[in-house]
Amino acid sequence: MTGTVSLPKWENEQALYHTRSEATMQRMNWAHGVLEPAPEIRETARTLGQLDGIFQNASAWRAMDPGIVVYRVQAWCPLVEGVEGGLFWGTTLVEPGQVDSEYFMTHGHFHAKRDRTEYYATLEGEGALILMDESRKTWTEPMTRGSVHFIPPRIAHRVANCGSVPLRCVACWPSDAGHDYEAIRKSGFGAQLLNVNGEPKLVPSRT
Ligand code: PAN
Ligand code: ZN
Repeated sequence: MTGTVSLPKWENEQALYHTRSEATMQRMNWAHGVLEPAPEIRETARTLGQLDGIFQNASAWRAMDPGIVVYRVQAWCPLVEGVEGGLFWGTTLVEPGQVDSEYFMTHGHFHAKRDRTEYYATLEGEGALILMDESRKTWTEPMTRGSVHFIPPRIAHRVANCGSVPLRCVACWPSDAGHDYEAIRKSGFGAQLLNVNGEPKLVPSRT
């Protein structure tokens, strides 16, 4: 017989999925974005010490306790990372704080597959989504409770907390997006978000 191609059934793709049947459902507290612990939920914490070269004022960064947690991520990855066609879901909590006048923020990345996009939505706190294109043009979108953000293809992204309480946001991204941190470690963003007289201001990075 020719001309028929049957797609594999979900059950036949099990090798691509984590095996527990509950892996297709989780529970999240929508006030805080906290996901209930489960084997498929990966939890990571990034400390100041792990964010070498990310903040502009290196001597102010060195003078601070490297054990301070800057942000935490809970990621629900029900598929094996790299599989095409799936989605991941995660919550990021950025603590309030500054390194000199620069707000605490996430490392930031381009997606390894540059055309992969993402949604972010703010649950609590005040901050900014910092975006940068491949020509290093950098801009921000304000993040407040209820803001929803679409991150277009080929745009690096990071989140800064400009307030006095934790900034909590959820994100949804393709399972084959991947993360390119190297590009940011090497050249950073084109601008830094600084507290200038109590207001967030995007200031071009020193080169
Ligand atoms: C988010 C980020 C999360 C942490 O889930 O991974 O906010 O930021 P860094 O990955 O830059 O440390 C996301 O954008 N996923 O693609
Ligand atoms: Zn991303």
